[in-house]
Amino acid sequence: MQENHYGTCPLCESECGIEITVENNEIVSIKGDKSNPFSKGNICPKAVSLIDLYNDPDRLRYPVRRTERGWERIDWKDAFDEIGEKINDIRRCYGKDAVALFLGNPNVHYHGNLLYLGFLLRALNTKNRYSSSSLDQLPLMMTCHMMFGHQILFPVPDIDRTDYFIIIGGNPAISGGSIMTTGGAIQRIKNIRQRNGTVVVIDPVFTKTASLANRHYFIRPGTDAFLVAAMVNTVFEEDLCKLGRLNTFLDGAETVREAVQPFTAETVSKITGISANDIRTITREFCAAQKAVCYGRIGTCVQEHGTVTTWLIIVLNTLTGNMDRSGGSMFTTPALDLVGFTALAGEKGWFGRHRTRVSGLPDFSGDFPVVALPEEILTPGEGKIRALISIAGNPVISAPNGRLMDEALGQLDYMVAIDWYINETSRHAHIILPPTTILEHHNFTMMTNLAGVRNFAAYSKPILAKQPGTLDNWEIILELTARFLANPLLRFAVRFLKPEFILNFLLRFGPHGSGLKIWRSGLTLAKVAEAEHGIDLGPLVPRLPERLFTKNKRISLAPEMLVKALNELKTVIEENAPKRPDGLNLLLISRRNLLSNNSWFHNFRRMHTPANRCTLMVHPSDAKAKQIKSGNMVRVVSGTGNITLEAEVTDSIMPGVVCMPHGWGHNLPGVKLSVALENPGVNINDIIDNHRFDFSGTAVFSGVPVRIEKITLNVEHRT
Ligand SMILES: Nc1nc2c(c(=O)[nH]1)N[C@H]1C(S)=C(S)[C@@H](COP(=O)(O)OP(=O)(O)OC[C@H]3O[C@@H](n4cnc5c(=O)[nH]c(N)nc54)[C@H](O)[C@@H]3O)O[C@H]1N2
Ligand SMILES: Nc1nc2c(c(=O)[nH]1)N[C@H]1C(S)=C(S)[C@@H](COP(=O)(O)OP(=O)(O)OC[C@H]3O[C@@H](n4cnc5c(=O)[nH]c(N)nc54)[C@H](O)[C@@H]3O)O[C@H]1N2
Ligand code: SF4
Ligand SMILES: [Mo]
Repeated sequence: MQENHYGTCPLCESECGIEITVENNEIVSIKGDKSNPFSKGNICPKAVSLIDLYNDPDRLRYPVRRTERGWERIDWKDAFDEIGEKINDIRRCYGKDAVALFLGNPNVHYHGNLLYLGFLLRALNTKNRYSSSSLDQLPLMMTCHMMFGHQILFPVPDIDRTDYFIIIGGNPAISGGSIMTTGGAIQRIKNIRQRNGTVVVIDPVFTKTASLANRHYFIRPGTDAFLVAAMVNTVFEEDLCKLGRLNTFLDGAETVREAVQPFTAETVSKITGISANDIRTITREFCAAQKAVCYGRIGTCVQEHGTVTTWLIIVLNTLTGNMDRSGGSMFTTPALDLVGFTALAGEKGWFGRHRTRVSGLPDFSGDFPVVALPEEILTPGEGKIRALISIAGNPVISAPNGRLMDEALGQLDYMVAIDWYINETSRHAHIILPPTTILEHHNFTMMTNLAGVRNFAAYSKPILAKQPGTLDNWEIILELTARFLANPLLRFAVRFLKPEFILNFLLRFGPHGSGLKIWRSGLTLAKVAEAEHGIDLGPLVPRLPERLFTKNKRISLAPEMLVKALNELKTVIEENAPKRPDGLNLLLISRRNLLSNNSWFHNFRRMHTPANRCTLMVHPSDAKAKQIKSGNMVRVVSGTGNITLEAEVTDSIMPGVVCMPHGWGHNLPGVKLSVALENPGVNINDIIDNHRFDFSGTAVFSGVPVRIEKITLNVEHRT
């Protein structure tokens, strides 16, 4: 007999509702859940691969230990005992900072991980924590910390009600949307146009999102700070500023006015590649719209001036009165208030409390920049990292200078990976601990709380029975925590903490919760679980100034550090172009593909396409200069190294820019991803410099100076 179950796809931030049809503990189909009030049946093809993950023969079903004879199965207990012993030995001999943690992207998608990692961090008490945040959204976290007083109080575009939507450096039609949980981004963007709104995309590539927009402008990679500064300047110059009620709880507008003065539409035009006329037109239209919002995402973060750009986008929304109002940039009123609870725990964010040992890079809220991890492992001396625990991450592929990261991980005295696969990173581990897969555990809509375009909550039960002797992510994290705790009482007590207990507590005492009273009509975990399609908690509502966490409960529009960083950009205006190394005439950027998920989706045959997806997009004019045609092999050379891949000549890309996907390059010795190895692709990060980072410490993936050359097949064989 077939049964339908309902759940959430946690593969990306979109958190789409899914309908899973099961027969005899086997999944027959995965479809969009039409009754889910948030995503309304929208999904992307990746959701179906939840089955492939479960069935993948390469997926580890039990812990393994690396031995001279190869990988060998090991009992969970023996694995935890060995890890406890080795890591504690290293801590005893070399100090607690000799053990580092790397936390990868999927951690944010599971309540179990998010709720338990804090315990592990406290038990290890190491300064050396690294995460994919400094490969991604750190500029936004830093800006939110400085402007609103809390690192994860994210402004979210109210895309369902806006009349004018500017997207800079984001491609939600492919990515599903990020720091904007949409559950169906494509439909929501289409809806804007259907209600006669305007969508403008600013991107060095004519993307799928651009194809949905009214207008698209090419921008030279890494120059968005100049563009947005000029937009803000235009607002002042043309007297379009309308702060309204925001004026009563905001400081720094005058400082911003002065700081952006040198950045006129005319002065930045040559730098950005967008005409002064276009810059002024977009700004005027934005200001004239009743409700408008400018949204920047990873393209605006992982670049040289990521934090300045991110800040200026928020400034633009604020000065035009679009902050915290319907159709503008808003804040969630979440079921589970991570912002509020972390504030109570004193985790609102900080910058530069600690410094890395080798280069003295500052931490952000306890996270050191990933760009510093290799040198912290490779540089001898006191305080060197000797052991690493990597949880749901693949830094060999995802971090800049992948080859150096690979070399560094190979030098560790001891490494543990919590992962399903023996991949580019986990192959360096001494022990790999595989958790249960997504359909075998509970899922709660974590990202919706932080960045939902509506307030919404859903909690789904495991669809497939958990196999005996397997552990969920949180159980592994908890067991490791217990091994590192010195206090036996804590070691005993921590094992009784169930995620459902914590989740229920947080929901009850969240903004929609029932509190202590069982008869009140608010949320409890049981109520959320009962609503199999999730619970709609209404549209975003104005939250300021109450929601601010700054000491004076005011928005800090002009944080000193950001104004200073903007001032430093004046020299670029004077020179009329950013500096670039000799001979590297092109700028490299990355892209996402609908059927890939960062580095870990290439082992599912269903996600394969006949056409090669790991190609280098080159504009016809750049291709002509080097006699390159689509299908030719090209070498891409940067200051860090070179890689060879197939060219795809297309006028969808701006002249002077080349673009390839990240997440490829699987053919490293020892990788056990049999399907991915059939078409391994190459790793873009092998040629990206880990010495280039934004002042928040975020890696610069966009706007990497490179040159390209055509190579013949003979040469290819020799290289
Ligand atoms: N299918 C799929 N979905 C994913 C992922 C995936 O790997 N595959 N990854 C997930 C993750 S971890 C994240 S963080 C999100 C990211 O979500 P998005 O931010 O939407 O990510 P991208 O699709 O990479 O879009 C970034 C866009 O920025 C453009 N860009 C690059 N450099 C610049 C620049 O200097 N200036 C401007 N203006 N634009 C620039 C690129 O051309 C690209 O179109 O996606 C998530 N969703
Ligand atoms: N050049 C370039 N580099 C980039 C980017 C870019 O746009 N361009 N994007 C950056 C971004 S936005 C991000 S977020 C990072 C991602 O960087 P990472 O987080 O390091 O990389 P992922 O590829 O997401 O790797 C996730 C790993 O976790 C495993 N995994 C998946 N789910 C689970 C789970 O539930 N539990 C456990 N234990 N393991 C799991 C997978 O097998 C995989 O090994 O990459 C960054 N790197
Ligand atoms: S868009 Fe994201 S959440 Fe939605 S089905 Fe695709 S991968 Fe899953
Ligand atoms: Mo990301």
